Amino acid sequence: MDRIRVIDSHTAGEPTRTVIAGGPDLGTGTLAQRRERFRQDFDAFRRAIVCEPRGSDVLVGAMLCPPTDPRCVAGVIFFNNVGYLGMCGHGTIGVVVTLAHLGRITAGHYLLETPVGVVGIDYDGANSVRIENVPSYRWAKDVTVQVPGIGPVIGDIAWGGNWFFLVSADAMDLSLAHLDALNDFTWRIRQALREQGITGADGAEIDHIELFGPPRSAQADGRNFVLCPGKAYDRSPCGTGTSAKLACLVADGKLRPGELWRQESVIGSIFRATVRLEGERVIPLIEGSAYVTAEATLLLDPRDPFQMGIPQ
Ligand code: PYC
Repeated sequence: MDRIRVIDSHTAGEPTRTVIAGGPDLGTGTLAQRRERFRQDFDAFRRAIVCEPRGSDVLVGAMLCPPTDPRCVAGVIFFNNVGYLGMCGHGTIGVVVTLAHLGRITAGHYLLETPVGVVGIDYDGANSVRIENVPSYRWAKDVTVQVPGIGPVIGDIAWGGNWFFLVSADAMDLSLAHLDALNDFTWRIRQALREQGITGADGAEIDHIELFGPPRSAQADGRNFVLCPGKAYDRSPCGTGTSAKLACLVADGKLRPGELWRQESVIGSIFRATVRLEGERVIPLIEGSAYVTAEATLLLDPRDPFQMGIPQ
């Protein structure tokens, strides 16, 4: 029987399961190389941790690894029900609160290594974390995709640690009451982008679709709905999605460095964000809170036909 120790948390409603012991040995090399080894040799482990029957489509996994950069407190590889992420904003906030829960960090400034770069962290010692994300940018503005059954949809392509297609949806109600319609609309966009070969830089697949519109709360500046790669919607305002949005706002001259942007999610949770400029580069700063929800030991029983999860 294999035993895997995990800590579960949620950030603004979106869950993260951090593997703290019992994970596969991913060897040495950069985090990007180790993520590739994870994908090639240990993909069943990913399914065992986040897919049913132990997990669910919405769960994001975080595998702690030794960092290559000695300045970093840890390395982390994020994964979900269908594969692997570059960065994960809500997941990073969850990992930080988890590291504190384990007594590995206290309030202060830290660095965390991910497959797409080093991110900065400011932790308040309780539940609040501010991330300094990887540089984010808009790759293309006003791109038209022909969506079967819907027609032309125009959006921006932006990088925030993952690739996003951002669509203005002022006429849609971004609320839980309309989840079926929001899921259907964004999933059709995702498929159409793939079929029409519309990608991010270097042909990268755009695997997150973000609708944005006016806020509900007086405490927010915008609301979003984000469809994640495995068809689950993000309960949080999505850290990498907020970063992509910030990059677009800066590119359009609608947000200045240091100005506050409060991003509301489809469930009403909020990240507070701003940007810093490093020359031409937009560095998003995203602040949110996470709470530990469980300490658990997962059991992988060799007699169980679904010990490694239900394949998707
Ligand atoms: O917060 O960056 C994020 C994220 C990506 C996918 C789910 N959450």
